[in-house]
Amino acid sequence: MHVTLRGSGAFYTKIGGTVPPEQASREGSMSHYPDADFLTGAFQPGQFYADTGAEVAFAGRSNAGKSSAINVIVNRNNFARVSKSPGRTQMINFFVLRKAIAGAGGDASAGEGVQQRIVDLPGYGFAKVTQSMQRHWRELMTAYFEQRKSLVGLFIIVDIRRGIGDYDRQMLQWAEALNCPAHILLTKADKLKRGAAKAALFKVSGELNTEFSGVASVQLFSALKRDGADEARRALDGMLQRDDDTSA
Ligand SMILES: Nc1nc2c(ncn2[C@@H]2O[C@H](COP(=O)(O)OP(=O)(O)OP(=O)(O)O)[C@@H](O)[C@H]2O)c(=O)[nH]1
Ligand SMILES: [Mg+2]
Repeated sequence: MHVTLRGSGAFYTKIGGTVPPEQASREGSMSHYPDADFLTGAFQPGQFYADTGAEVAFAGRSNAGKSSAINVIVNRNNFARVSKSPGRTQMINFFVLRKAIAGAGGDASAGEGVQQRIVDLPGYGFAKVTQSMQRHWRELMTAYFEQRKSLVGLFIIVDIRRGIGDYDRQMLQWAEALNCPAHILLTKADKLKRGAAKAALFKVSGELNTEFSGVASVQLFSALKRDGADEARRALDGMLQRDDDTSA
């Protein structure tokens, strides 16, 4: 898969360890994102939500647990639908997390104060979709990554029992090429014993360090147990509230 990249001189701060204390103290709160709401679903690029503000996209293999992870992070059941039949979510769904503060401007480079969104991307790797559906997926994703100026970070949802696959690597390559930080949720961690989950985390972490040093971070997550939600929110907020003026 090939993608032409938009020119971007923007610098993206690395995530992790950058969350201010006042923000950290808000975590765990029931109303971390009280304004969160569905905005729109796009089946084609012309239907994308207005490209201003800042957004983090959630990508992952079909059935990996993207929608479940979003529900837990936003702390609302049925916020992003959880699918019974894998591969059904073939649209790009846009959600507002925080509304713009009046007077803050609409540009992602303004950091805090602009509208902040999350985006549920259509799942990949589901064997049973038709050729035309696969083509549609490729075209929609390529258009999204090529065009989206407000994209400030990528969450990649990976089933801990599978580890990172070819499509996940494609996502990481996109993130790297766009100079956009990526954060991996190794989800369904409840399916493994503690030791095995830690071993999986260690393995993926090693792979990231070797192949994608500097762009990507990883954590354990369980939507079922709601484990890792605070860490995920910290990573998400770190991406959304990044400060472009930081030059180191
Ligand atoms: N045990 C366990 N099951 C999970 C977890 N997260 C998701 N699931 C289950 O995995 C299935 C798929 O979850 P979804 O959140 O719909 O996955 P998705 O990635 O959004 O799927 P598509 O949108 O179809 O690509 C559902 O049956 C969920 O209940 C988890 O952390 N633990
Ligand atoms: Mg889904």
